[in-house]
Amino acid sequence: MINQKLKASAVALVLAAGAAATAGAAAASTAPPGTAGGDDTAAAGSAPEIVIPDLSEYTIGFAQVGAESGWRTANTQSIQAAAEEAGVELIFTDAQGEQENQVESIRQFIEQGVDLIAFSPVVETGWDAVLLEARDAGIPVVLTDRAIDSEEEGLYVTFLGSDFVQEGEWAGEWVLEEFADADHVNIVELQGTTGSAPAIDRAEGFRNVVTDERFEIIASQTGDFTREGGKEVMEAFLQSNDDIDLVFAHNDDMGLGAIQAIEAAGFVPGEDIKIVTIDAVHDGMEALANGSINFIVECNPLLGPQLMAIAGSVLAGEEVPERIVTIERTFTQEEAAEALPDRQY
Ligand code: GYE
Repeated sequence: MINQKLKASAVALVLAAGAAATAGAAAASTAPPGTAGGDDTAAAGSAPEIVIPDLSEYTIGFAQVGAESGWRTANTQSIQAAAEEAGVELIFTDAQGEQENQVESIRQFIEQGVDLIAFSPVVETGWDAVLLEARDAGIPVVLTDRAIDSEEEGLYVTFLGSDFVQEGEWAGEWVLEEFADADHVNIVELQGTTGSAPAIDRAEGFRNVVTDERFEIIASQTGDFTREGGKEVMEAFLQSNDDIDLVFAHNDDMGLGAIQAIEAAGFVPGEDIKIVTIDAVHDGMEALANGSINFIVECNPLLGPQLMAIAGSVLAGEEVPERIVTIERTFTQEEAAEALPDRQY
């Protein structure tokens, strides 16, 4: 379906990546957890095959969320490495988890007259004013990783990132299989940053699937996507509930914090209390391979090359798809042990 004449251009590369990723996600969505995205196994954990264009005449401002998790660290490294390869001048800022810092950065990018702004919104809402300022200044905006929620049209050119609802659904499907014979399952949920797209969507996806009344979410609280947050919230959960069967953590880091709390309380994580998480970063995969975590849904942080390819297309005045979904899969304990040696993050 891709226009043959455009094949060598950056836009074709982006479209191809987008189409492949979308097709991958669509195909995988029908596959059961554990085999989800089975055909994409080779691609999992590695950056998609993208040719990074020469952007040496441009400046890009990138406003990052912070450094809250292993996922974020890998994402930052991917973006910085791809920018270097593209030869682009990258103005990188770290908002330390605060929306106001991100808004401030974006305003500075506009003042500095950058050619393109990319950012991963800390939370979904509250972006209209600053993005309208960018639009008025004629600076294209690309969302990476997280989406925004706005009534306003045309605030950004494209959104590159995962399907978080799908991730929550895959976690839920594994829970249904794992507890197929159980009479009653007490679940505690460690939510991501309140108001962020991944926290909202993963919670929704999980609930789309785990509908049977045998399953009860007895407690749900944010651990802010950090290991420390996951540990503290899990300690509190363990103090007020004596019969927890399962932890659903919105990311690996909170799951790793929960493991510490579970062990300190005298239980065996992965056995006495099962754990399902999202991300599949290195430390999470190790805990999965050694049995402390039971199942992980992947969320690929290696968005740098695709972001540079998209920037190339946008700056060349070419059309890009409004939504580009990244290819992902799921991991069982055995699959984690197999995948770990080749894992890039
Ligand atoms: O899952 C979490 C990080 O937005 C997909 O943010 C990202 C999430 C990721 O802190 O670990």
